[in-house]
Amino acid sequence: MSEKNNSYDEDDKEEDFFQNKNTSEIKDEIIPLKEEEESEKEKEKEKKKLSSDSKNNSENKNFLKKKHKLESKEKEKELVSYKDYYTFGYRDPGKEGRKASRIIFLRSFNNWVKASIINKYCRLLGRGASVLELCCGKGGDLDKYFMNQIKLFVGADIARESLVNAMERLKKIKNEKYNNNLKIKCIFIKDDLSSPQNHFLEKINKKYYFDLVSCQFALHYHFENEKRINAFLKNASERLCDGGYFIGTIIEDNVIIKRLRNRKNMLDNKYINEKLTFGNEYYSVKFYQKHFNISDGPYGIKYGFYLEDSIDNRDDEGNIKYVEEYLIVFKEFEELCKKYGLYLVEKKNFTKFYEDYSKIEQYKRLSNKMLKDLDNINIKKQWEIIQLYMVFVFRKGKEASNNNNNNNKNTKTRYTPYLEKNNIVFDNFEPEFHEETFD
Ligand code: GTG
Repeated sequence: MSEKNNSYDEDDKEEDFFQNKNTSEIKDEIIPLKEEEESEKEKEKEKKKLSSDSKNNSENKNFLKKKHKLESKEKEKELVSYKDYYTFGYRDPGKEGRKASRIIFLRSFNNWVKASIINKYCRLLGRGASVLELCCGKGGDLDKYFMNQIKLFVGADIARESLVNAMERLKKIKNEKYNNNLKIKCIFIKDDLSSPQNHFLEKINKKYYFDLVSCQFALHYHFENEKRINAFLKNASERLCDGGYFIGTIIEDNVIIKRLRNRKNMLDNKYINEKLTFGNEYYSVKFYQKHFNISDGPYGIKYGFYLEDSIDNRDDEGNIKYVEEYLIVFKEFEELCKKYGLYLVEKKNFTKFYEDYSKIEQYKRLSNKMLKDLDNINIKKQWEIIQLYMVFVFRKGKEASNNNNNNNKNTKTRYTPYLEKNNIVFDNFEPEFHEETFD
């Protein structure tokens, strides 16, 4: 771990690019990228001339907007949607293939972050929590929930292939680890979780409410537009019990923008030499707009992501075909969450997370276990990727705060366990093992 610690750059402790700006200020701001200015100066002059010559400025602005859109559409052709990627592009290498991955340190570290955060909040909720995982993918976190004695797991994802994978893993875990005696109800649902037309929650039994809603490395997909993120947040919050938690891991906006701005200094140009692109031999991020016009709404700021062995998509010639994601402007996201009764209780970049959580004995032990015997090659480069991510935790309810006292009177139908003659009783819930298929 020592090399990793050394590589933690104080400077990277995230200058907040949206700092000290209230929502309205953010809305009016255009975040310009400093690079490429030289080569673009001439074009800008032309544009300015065009608009000042014009009798009707707004018409020209619209024209330019359309022109930019068309130009960036052209560049975006190399992008693949996440749905297509997870349906056609992704192949699970299995446990052995995973061990051989060149980014196994990053994968293990990020899994430690998830295991720790899941453990922390499941413990606060007490045994017998019910969990809804939005964008559960191939079920990589199933056992992290099971180890915390949950009683209900509902996993949903847009990609059928991923859910098939998750169900296979569930069978394996059940068989290999729990001797086929896992008393957790597991349900998988295929749905587009941010579709404003779909009624995802109607697919879940009306009596189920959740103590924990989780979305790991996937929220960015739903930031395409305002309608979508609202539909997603409705799904995340409506059946979340008061006092329950909404947890997730995402790319941190400040870090990715900072890298984009400073990319010339860090560009590993042996691997990447295109405009608006940065990364190293394992990952690559490519933006398609030079200006983010926040006044159009902080949504739809698209970039392409590539990560070896994970978000790893290439064409027949071996060229990277990026998978599309959308920037999460966290301040906006936090504001939006409040409308759904979700209040921020924790927010940490993975580096800070490590700093804080590795001081806690049980998470230190867990990290020793999860990160042991790993190939130390190029940890620094993997750490560069780890630093892109952050953890967030929201709590539902007006009184949500860092005070983790969970005795909330407004709690809906919760599977709250209580003790009766030394037996743990789960209110309203008969534990059983059950799998449901999906179409
Ligand atoms: P990953 O899901 O590819 O790999 P693992 O965590 O190793 O999962 N990242 C991921 N996503 C989806 C995104 C994204 O959408 N956008 C961006 N920007 N980054 C993303 O994720 C790897 C890394 O990619 C993440 O950490 C992010 O940095 C980034 P998996 O292979 O499923 O392994 C998870 C757990 O399942 C491990 O504990 C394994 O031991 C276990 N496991 C793996 N295979 C099997 C199996 O066949 N059976 C059983 N029972 N367990 C298995």
